Amino acid sequence: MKKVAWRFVSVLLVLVVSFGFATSLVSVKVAPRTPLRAWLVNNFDVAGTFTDHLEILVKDSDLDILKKAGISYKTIVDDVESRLSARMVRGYRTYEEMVAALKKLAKDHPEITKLEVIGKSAEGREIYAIKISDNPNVDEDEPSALIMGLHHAREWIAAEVPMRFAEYLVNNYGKDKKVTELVNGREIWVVPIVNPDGYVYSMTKYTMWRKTRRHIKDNYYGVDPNRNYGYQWGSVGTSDWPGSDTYHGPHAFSEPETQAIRDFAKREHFWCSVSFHSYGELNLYPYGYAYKAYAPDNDLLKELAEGMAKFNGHKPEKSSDLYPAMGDSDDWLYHDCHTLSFTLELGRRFIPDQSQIDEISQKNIKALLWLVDVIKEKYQHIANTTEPEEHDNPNAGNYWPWRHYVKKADFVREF
Ligand code: 0X9
Ligand code: ZN
Repeated sequence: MKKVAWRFVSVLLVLVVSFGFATSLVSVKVAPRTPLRAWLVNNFDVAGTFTDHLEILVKDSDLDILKKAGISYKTIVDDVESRLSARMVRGYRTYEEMVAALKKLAKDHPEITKLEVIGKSAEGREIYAIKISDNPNVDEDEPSALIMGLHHAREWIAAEVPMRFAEYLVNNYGKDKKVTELVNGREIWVVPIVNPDGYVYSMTKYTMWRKTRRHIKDNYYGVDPNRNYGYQWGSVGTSDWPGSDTYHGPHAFSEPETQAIRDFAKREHFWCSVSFHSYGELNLYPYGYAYKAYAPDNDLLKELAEGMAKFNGHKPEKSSDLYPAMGDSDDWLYHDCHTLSFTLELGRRFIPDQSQIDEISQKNIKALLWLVDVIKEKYQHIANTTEPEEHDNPNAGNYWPWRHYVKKADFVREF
């Protein structure tokens, strides 16, 4: 027992002093519900979980940690970064191009849009929100929706899809009957890039970056914004080590990016929200922080996740069934704002090939149109509380990461 404990202490020490950059995708054989499995999930970036093994992204300098700890692994892709550049990912707009596109959209269609800066990132970049509605300068008593993109830096498709949704609405207003009806009868807000610093860093310096870019201390940068929200901010599926890719920050809402979303959501009282991520082809719904924490609106949330699945073909799933993780945006939006909140995991790669962008966008735009349409009627059935029906105690070790992919056999991971 003692030997094992020391081994983990030494592993942590090595983690603290390592800053390597090239990253490998490796597979580690590990049984479910074991301390090793929980430790790997908390300390490494998990790309896939399977019954008998985990696939994790490990910086080359950290591979030694696995070796020294006597953990055997098999390399699947030895340099994910260069594999990505060899693939020459194209077709994604940069932060500057997105901002230019947003400004043009707003300038060309002032009768149905309003562009707002809802906050600034740690490095001072603007976080934009575009409102699409008739009478955009009036706060009308209409069902409202928040569509967010790119909490995680390397998930480029998660910025492109909400941006294309905004463009689709504006460009089809007055031409398509359903779009016109929705723009007239809803208040739709789109924030295509929640984490602009991370996006720029991923596009220009290190593709596989996940977090924000605030300097924490020493050589440590960034917080996982999807672990920094203020409901059940904590210790499960996240890390208190600033070097971790799932670092939750020094306290809840410690980051300007999550503060911007918090203040904006408190002001607008959204009826529904969608946060885009990649990958996995999933429609996730709260709660995500613990298996047994069921939202009072669980059935309604499930029904809506299933409804969207008819359009995007994703697997609907309670977030914790992917893996329990504390401090995500959906749990806070649902619990603190009573917003029917969803996370849509797009595609089968963090950055799908250009040839896939249109198809992914089209089916998810259809899913969004459906949600924004039905929310008017469905929200009438919302419960009068957001307190979970049952808590499990996440600190009692009663959590185990357990990720099921859409269909394991069909799932081909390609970097
Ligand atoms: O881990 C995340 O933040 C999301 N997946 S991703 O691969 N895009 O990083 C999923 C979050 C779902 N929420 C919970 N499981 N609580
Ligand atoms: Zn993500």
